[in-house]
Amino acid sequence: MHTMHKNDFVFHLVRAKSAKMTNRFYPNLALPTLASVLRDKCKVEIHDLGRDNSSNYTKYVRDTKPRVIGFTSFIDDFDEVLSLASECKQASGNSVIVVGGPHVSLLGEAINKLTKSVDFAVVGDGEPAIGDLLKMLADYDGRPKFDKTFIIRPKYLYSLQSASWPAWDLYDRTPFFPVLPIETSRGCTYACKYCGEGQMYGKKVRAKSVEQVVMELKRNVEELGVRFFRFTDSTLNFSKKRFFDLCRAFVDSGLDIHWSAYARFENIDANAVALAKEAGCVALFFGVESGSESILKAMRKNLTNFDHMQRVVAAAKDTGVHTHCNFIVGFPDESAHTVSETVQFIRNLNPDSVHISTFFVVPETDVHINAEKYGIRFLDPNWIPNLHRFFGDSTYSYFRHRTMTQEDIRKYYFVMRNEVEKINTIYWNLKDHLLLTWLSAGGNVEGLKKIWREPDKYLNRHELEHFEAFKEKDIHKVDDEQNGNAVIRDLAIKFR
Ligand code: B12
Repeated sequence: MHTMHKNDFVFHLVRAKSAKMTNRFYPNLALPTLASVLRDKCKVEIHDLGRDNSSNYTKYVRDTKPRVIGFTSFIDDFDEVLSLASECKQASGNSVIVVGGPHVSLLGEAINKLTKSVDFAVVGDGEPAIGDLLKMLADYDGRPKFDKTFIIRPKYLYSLQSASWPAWDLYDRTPFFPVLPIETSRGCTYACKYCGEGQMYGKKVRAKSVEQVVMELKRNVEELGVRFFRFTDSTLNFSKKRFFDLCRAFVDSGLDIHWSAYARFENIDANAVALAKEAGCVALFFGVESGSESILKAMRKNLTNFDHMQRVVAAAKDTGVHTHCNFIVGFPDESAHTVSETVQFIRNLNPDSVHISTFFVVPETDVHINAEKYGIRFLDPNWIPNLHRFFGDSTYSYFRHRTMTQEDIRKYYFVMRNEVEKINTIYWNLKDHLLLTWLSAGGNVEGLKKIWREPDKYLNRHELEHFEAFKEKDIHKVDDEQNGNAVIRDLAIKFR
């Protein structure tokens, strides 16, 4: 290999725009995280097209011909990643195309059924894989060498203690809300039967030290002026003690920050909620999933202390921390009876907001690997490579189980949603995108609830148009996104 100047080797890190518009709210964390590993090895550029026009990017690729283009991907934008990857391959002639991210980590070998334009796929942690990739690229000219995508699986789990500051300085965040994702740990030990996070991130938790987290927050506040954070950890309070230490350190740091996080009920109580609030917590997201003991046991959720959950939600309400609870409808053996148990439990729990997902089989999870045990039959033998294409498409049914078809599951979803909308909780259609946007723009929960229930009473026509569009998931129908964001921000300030 001839010696090459660092700047001759240009590595793009890219997020494609999702046709479903789900990735237009916050910046993505994988891009600056990987850029921080790459930046002293080559010239890195981050291109987040979440709110951009992809054809401008393809033209840029044609003009500048970067050596490598690496795409990140979630299930909902993977189709766009694949088409953009092949456009880029054509436009540049010989840029090396790499894909990674949560969806690629789940697909594994199935990536080969999907495309010929992808040279390398990274399954799992990107930081150690980058080293392997650069070694392989030393004598790779971008012309097809492998008859299929070469899959890189890092040989070890990356220790987050060696992580440096994500390269936010390379990221143009202007089109997004001023909320930053931040990671204090990776991996999940809980092993719920429907979830693929163990497969994607490992079944062991790897954590940053408390000091490391505080330093990172401090740098974000001081250099970027960002004060709102969303922790990306699967469970921020996987350890009671560490959660306590983190919160204490946030208080002691004197940083005026606001944050939200995923948490588990069994590791939190009224005191911990109060401390979290003092440390800047605005919202906690819980995966409750069901109100039926038998379903929770089958999910291996180990969360059957319903009284305790109610106490935590009540304590959070008293302190002013927003509680959002996620539920799943249609897990194997779900029935009209277990659905009604869940509805009843949601009534008792009465969190500030609720989201219900329809159960679907995720590759490499226990419900997939042991499908027979759950009475699951696959109706589409090619469902794994098809999954991203039909994500959110209610006409696509690829499995059924003993008690329900996917159509039944959808039917029960509407039954549940109808019931939930009768109680004093916000049904969160768009998960927590809007919630966090709202809270991070300074709005309070009561204000949002007021508007949510009686929009006509509080909003003018212009505001109504944007607010309803956010609420009803037809966000793509709002032509002027920037304006929509501004409306939400102004409203939040009004309802402080
Ligand atoms: C934070 C989060 C969100 C946030 C913020 C997302 C954002 N804009 O960054 C919000 C709430 C907006 C969100 C929304 C959604 N999410 Co989400 N989210 C997460 C969460 C909790 C953390 C993700 C994260 O940032 N991790 C930290 C970063 C550093 O990890 P990473 O992205 O995986 O990147 C690493 C590797 O994957 C790899 N890598 C990534 N990209 C690339 C690229 C290259 C070239 C290479 C070499 C390597 C590489 O290297 C990185 C460093 O090791 C995960 C679950 C979890 N605990 O991790 C779910 C998760 C990723 N989300 C999921 C889903 C389904 C969604 C939604 C589709 C939900 C919906 N119906 O709307 C949307 C899609 C939004 C989108 N496209 O951006 C699924 C993904 C499933 C899948 N097959 O893709 C997960 C795994 C949750 C789950 N258990 O189901 N999400």
